[in-house]
Amino acid sequence: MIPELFAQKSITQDERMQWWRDARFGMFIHWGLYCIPAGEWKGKEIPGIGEWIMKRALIPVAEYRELAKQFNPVKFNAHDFVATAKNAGMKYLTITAKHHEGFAMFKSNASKYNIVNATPYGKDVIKALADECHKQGIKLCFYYSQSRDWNEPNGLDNDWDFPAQRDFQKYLDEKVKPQLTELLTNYGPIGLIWFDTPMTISKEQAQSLKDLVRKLQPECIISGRIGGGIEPDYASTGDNAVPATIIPGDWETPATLNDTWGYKKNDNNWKPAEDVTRLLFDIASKGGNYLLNVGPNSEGLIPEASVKILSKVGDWMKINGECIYGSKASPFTVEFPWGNITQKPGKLYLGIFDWPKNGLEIEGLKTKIKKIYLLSDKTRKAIPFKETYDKTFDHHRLKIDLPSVAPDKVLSVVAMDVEGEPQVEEAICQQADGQVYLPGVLAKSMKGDKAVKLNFSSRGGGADNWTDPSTTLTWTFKVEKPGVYKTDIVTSEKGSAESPTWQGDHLVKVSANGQEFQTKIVADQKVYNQRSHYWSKIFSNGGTLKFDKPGTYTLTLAPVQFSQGKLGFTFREIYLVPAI
Ligand code: JFZ
Repeated sequence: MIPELFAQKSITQDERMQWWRDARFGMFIHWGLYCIPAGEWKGKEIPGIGEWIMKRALIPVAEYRELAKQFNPVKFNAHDFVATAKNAGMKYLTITAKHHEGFAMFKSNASKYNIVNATPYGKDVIKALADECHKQGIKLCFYYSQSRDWNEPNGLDNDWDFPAQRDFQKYLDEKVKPQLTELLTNYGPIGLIWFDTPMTISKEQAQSLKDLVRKLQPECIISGRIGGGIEPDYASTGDNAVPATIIPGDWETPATLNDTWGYKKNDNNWKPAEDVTRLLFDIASKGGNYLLNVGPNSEGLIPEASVKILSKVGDWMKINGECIYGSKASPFTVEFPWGNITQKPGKLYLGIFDWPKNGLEIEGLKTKIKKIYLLSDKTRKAIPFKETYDKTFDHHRLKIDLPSVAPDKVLSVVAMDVEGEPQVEEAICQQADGQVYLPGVLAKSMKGDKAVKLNFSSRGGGADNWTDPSTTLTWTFKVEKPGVYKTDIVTSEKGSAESPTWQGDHLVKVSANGQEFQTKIVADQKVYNQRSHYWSKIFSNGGTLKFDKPGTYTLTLAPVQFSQGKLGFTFREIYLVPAI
């Protein structure tokens, strides 16, 4: 057991989270017996994520367990795994110690169904990884499926083998707690425990797991999916889900490189390294961590395609890592069409996806800029810029004279030395191209005269569960260039990554500056969202609005009637686009 003295060491939440906040980028590893069937069972391709094959194909426990006798990943090399993560710029590694299938990838006295006792391989891969992680300075973390266990009559969710009657507490006491104790005792300091799919775990049960982790390793972080309503140390978004905006507090997006977590031989739908790099920056600019998955195969190798993508991301990180590690969310709440912003004390970093040909204008930044340069430029040559303030309009504008060619086609970083904490204007500003961007997250949402909160935190960044048509959104914004504007009402797809869905046909009313129109939400244009990959943006063209003189205006979006369906109105933003 752990000596009392160690167990009682007290630590503040900020201290506990510090390494994780600095890290920003980690490797997820889904590795278990499911890598042997690799998405195929008895010659048939099984749809869905690879590590769910046991449930998707309703494989009886007795048959599935036979896989252990074949598991012999002789090409596994702990050094290479950790080096792949490190070379990509990742600072931590979270490996499935036990996934829903119930098989332990470590030596366990609590269950002989583990890699040391039940396979010809016979070696503890977790131990090898622990040693390498400690050697190479990468934090080792464990994923542990605390509720679902398809191998155990008392674990949750195997209803094809086991009777409905279960003693879940017995499973927690006899498998989960002893295994967590092993994981937190035998492998040195553990960065975090990633619990998952809590299902019906009770508050007391979840609390007892949290207490156990705290007792054994007070510094160990507890992830978002512990369940039972128990406060985790940070939140997890839905899988692959990138929010549309800054989320306060600590959070992480767990994401795949193709469409599965556990290895599937026929899944070659790899995300381009470009998208992954941009997602990394975008997630950091919203204040989150990116936990990016690889699924090693039955020989013990990380797929070549994954290694290649990660090494490209690593090339970018070697030049630009400064804008990611230890960074905080953008001082602006919203995404920009050209990219996004991260910050550190005295610095702002503009991550530019789409390099402008004629320089970049930032609207509404009040901070004094001392110097601007490209992060990729070792000489840090100063880039010319001009900050102006329009008194009558109370508006700050920064014009940066960027070179005409992007230093990096994927994502160029412009660094700015700034004076003091960055401050931005409260009012929404018209962008240099004349567009006014009204994101849901910046709206005041009201139900009658009561303020209500809509969430824009999951999947494609559209409103979650907006099914109450009596909620209205209002924005206040400045128009500098009078004229007629077209409106685009943007919603987002939602649902699972495998089959995103969308719901239209809502009737809404838009009013501004004494004008109003009603419009039906239809899919006029579907636009790939590189920030959320699976869930596209859907543009619905609304009516036109006239703003006849420069000034401050308000616009209200009021649902008239929602169509039938469970997604509701997945509203994301409105664009006002100058009509020429
Ligand atoms: C879970 C697992 O079932 C899956 O196998 C994988 O390990 C993944 C990382 O986590 O799946 C989930 C859990 C939660 C959500 C989506 C998939 N969610 O909250 O959107």
